[in-house]
Amino acid sequence: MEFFLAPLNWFSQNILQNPAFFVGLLVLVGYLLLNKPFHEVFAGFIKATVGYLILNVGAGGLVNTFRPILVALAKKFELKAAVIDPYFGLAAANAKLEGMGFISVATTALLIGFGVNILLVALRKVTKIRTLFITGHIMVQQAATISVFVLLLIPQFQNALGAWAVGIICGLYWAVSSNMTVEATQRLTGGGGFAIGHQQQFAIWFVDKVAPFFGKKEENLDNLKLPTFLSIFHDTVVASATLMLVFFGGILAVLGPEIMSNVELIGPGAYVPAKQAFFMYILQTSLTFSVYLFILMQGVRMFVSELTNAFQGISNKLLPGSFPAVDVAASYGFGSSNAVLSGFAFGLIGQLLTITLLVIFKNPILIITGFVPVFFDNAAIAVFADKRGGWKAAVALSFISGVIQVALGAVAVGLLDLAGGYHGNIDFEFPWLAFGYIFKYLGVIGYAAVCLFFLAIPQLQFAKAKDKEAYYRGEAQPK
Ligand code: ASC
Repeated sequence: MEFFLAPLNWFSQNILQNPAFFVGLLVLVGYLLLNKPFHEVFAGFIKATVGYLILNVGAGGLVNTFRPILVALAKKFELKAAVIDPYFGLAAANAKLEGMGFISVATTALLIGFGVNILLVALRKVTKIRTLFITGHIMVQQAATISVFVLLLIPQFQNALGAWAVGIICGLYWAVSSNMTVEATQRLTGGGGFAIGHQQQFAIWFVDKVAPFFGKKEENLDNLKLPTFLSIFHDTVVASATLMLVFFGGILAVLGPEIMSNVELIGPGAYVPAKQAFFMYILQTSLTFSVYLFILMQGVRMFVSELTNAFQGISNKLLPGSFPAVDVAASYGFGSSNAVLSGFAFGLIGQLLTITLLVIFKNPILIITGFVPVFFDNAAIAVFADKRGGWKAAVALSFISGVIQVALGAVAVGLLDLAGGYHGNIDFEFPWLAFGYIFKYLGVIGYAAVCLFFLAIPQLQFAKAKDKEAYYRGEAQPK
């Protein structure tokens, strides 16, 4: 057994959980299968791995710039609260699992889940699943949160069966939810050849269906007739820097120099009064957001183009007809240039409004906005909504998403009894919170019902598809 497990563990720790190398490896294998000359295989591996490492720099920078502001907010207003953000959620879930004595379940489940996803794609004639979820850092976060859902709410799985129970349902979620995004993503990207494997697949499916009821797709964010001076915001850097300056500039000004210069509290990035005027510190911190945003987009562009080319090798030879399900940021470049920022802005307004209501109604659990869900989820929702229903859909749906993230996030923190954080991404409000209640009240039967529900979804998608061949090719269905 050890003989078998050691290489698997090595693979999980060094490759699967370090997605830069995982994506690099996929590109390498894909190009080899396409019989590309060696120098091209090598170049592809480098570009994909470096692209992903650049994405990490961008995402890490965003999170690190934002986190001290949250910490300072919590301190200044003495808020006892949960931050809805997958990194805070990961820490809270791991603390919970450690307390329950199940800390290693999530990593085992990660491998089992990935295996389940491969199996479901391999059997795609039966399962109707076309997508392989390959976003490793997301899978780590989700395996931890789903471990808490399953083990805490279904005590019968608090034993050796636990890792299997978690792994199987993770694999089903990864395969089925990403499969639900194929048509919407293909439509958005004009046949880009990938699907979304992130934290808002159910939301993307839903948005793609309802957006046309909100408005016309011709009236999209790019075609909005705005006063001429607003055209400067067509530039992502200008738009994001201005937005960040307004939001975070305001927050930083309220927090004040005293708290922001408390190195113990703020850590790296704290304000140093001897070196800089506070106003300039605010300016620099706010503009730094758009620096990381820019870096992030650049990295994504690099690895996505390699990956989608190379994945043809894998889908032709190893897993025929499969699509890679990748980070949602890969979709941003295909939408209206203003969609990402308006999604973020209206999602944030929805979140802040709901947080205010939590305070007014003295809800025992206060939620603090985390950057990842409010930015990445709502940006994605706006991008997909704008494509199908124009700016009205983009604005309304990202606003609604912000409200749901906070309101249901607070319910989830209560249900799972978490300290300090919750995953917060929209799929973990819906459908996962509903699954949580099904687990809680129906136990193992509820678990089985959710698994069957997952298996049924692609069957329904396939049954509804008029052109079955187009379904397998991931093309939009004829009207
Ligand atoms: C997440 C998460 C990140 C970001 C990144 C977006 O959910 O954990 O680091 O979104 O994947 O590109």
